[in-house]
Amino acid sequence: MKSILQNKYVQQFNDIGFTVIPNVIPDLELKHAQEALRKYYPSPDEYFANPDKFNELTSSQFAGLKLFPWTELSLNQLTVHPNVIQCVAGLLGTPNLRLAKGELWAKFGNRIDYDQEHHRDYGNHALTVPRRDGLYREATTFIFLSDITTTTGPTAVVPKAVSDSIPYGVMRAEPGSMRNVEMYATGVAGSLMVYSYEIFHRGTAMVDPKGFRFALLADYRAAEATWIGKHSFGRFGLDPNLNAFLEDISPEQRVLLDFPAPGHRFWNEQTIDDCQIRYPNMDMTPYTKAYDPTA
Ligand SMILES: O=C(O)CCC(=O)C(=O)O
Repeated sequence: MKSILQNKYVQQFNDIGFTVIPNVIPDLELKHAQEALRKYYPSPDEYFANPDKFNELTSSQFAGLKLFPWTELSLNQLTVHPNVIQCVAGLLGTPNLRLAKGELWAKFGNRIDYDQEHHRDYGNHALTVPRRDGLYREATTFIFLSDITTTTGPTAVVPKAVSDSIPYGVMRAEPGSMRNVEMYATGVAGSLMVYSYEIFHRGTAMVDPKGFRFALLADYRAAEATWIGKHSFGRFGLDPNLNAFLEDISPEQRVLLDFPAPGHRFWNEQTIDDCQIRYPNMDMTPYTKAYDPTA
């Protein structure tokens, strides 16, 4: 696979703390995901024709959030998209990743103030703190499903050089103290924005009264950092949408959701047969082939 993670993005991520990589989601998959958004949100035209009809979407800053798994396969697939995983693995410096969160987030202009103060994300992702040597990291990603500009509520990030001296145990910055140095994470639809969980950032106001922002947020942690995560996916195990998604994706992609890889000691004749009963459309051949009863 051609690398879409050019050195300049790795450098930005390491030096500044975030990067926006364009063209990560190919056009057709982006189009399908944008169409699938209509199952959850009105189109901007529909919304602005009658905002009162959609009051619940702006009843709070967070009212436009919808948690993974979704009813639409094309949205679920973005959380394990090979281009996204390639970028995050390269940025975090480990090929062994796990999905730690999936959220859709729609924001619309003229109703609610989306402005936030600078914070580090780990507060509601882990009970511990980030390590300065970069081990056991987590990255938040935003897959842009619409263009995100300075007037449509981009995430604002404080460069590492300014904030890294603040002890990692501090989760919230003095309000307003770093607004003069923040940078806006803007980009076109299909881009991937990534920041690491020790980075100070904030949501910003939707300045354009007719503005909108659609994004799919997925967090990834280093596999061994089992203490990080906003979801436990077993909780959604009875959701037919999650089952259809698991059946559709590859064994390597399932590992991102903590489904053991082919060859893992978990697999034997019994677990393979019973998983086939649970997931009738899952191709169990890779698990059978990798199973060695004599091992
Ligand atoms: O929506 C954004 O751009 C950032 C939001 C955020 O940082 C948060 O809600 O913790």
